[in-house]
Amino acid sequence: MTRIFSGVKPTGHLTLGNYLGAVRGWAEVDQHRADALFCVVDLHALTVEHDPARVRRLSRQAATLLLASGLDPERCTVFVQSHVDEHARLSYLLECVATDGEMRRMIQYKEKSALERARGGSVRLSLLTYPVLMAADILAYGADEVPVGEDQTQHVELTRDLAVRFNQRYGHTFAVPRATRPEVAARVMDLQDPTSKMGKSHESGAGIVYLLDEPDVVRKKVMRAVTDSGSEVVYDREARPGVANLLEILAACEGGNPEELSGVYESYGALKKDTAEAVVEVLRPVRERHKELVADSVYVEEVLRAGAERARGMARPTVDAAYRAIGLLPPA
Ligand code: AQP
Repeated sequence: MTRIFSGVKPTGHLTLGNYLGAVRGWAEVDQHRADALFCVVDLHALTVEHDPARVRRLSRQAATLLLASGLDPERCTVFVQSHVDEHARLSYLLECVATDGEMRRMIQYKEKSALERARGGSVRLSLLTYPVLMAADILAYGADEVPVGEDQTQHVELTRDLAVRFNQRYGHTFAVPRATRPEVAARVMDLQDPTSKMGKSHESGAGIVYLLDEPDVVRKKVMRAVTDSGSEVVYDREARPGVANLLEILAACEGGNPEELSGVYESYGALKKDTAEAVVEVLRPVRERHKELVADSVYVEEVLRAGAERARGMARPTVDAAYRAIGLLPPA
């Protein structure tokens, strides 16, 4: 059976981008067709300046939102990365296979380290090595597929390279995974700056729809989305990124294709109105289920405990095999 692994990073409140680009597909498709593991990758949230209490809060919220989005613990494994030591164990071995040049070429590293420096901060070493930990997350489970948004494709490519290199040097140990992504909304853009990705850790939330935004807040954000000075609704990602983004969001929410949808609208106002309503409707059940789950924290805790136990059992044999293969003496 196909094995799938993917995760979300608790660096902020989950966004419409996380949902349309990744989480919805995990819930609607992936958990039904494969042996799937979905993880709150909390160790990754420590790669930039963080407040410990906030990371803890966001980790719990992210786990609750994954369940609220429809992940069913009867069908898939939902857990928190730091509850399974195998991720960190394997990460070190992969650091011994990866090169610093490879790490420095990662687009996300370039963007996030530049941001940290612009804020006057220093860049944590873990930000540089983060893609290796992500490779460990995936390879520990022998995942065949990694459903992610477009921004993570480069990291999955690196994971493939590391798996192949390790296998060639030390004998076959890891399955070589591939990234999969949704047909539309693989890169949802910020509503206020449609040339940048909608990112949960951006400081200004005006262009970001959060999964837990109230309907009126969603409407306001979408109605205020930056478009351009034209008036004709055409789908052109380069020339009209704001309008293209709205068309993609609408298509992802309602089904259909952005190009065809562009022919239906004669004004930006009508497009925005329908997009806002479509987003409100898509998020409604998630918000409602989240409210119920917050009231049942014991259930969420039990799901995470059982998920970690199962994940540990799956990861340990592969990570132990990697330890042996690379030349470490097994404990007596
Ligand atoms: N804007 C987006 N459009 C489509 N997919 C997206 N994803 C993230 N942003 C978009 C996908 O959501 C999954 C979980 O993302 P993550 O938690 O690993 O964080 P990220 O990829 O680094 O992006 P974020 O949410 O913007 O976080 P920050 O701001 O902290 O970097 C992934 O599959 C991702 O591709």
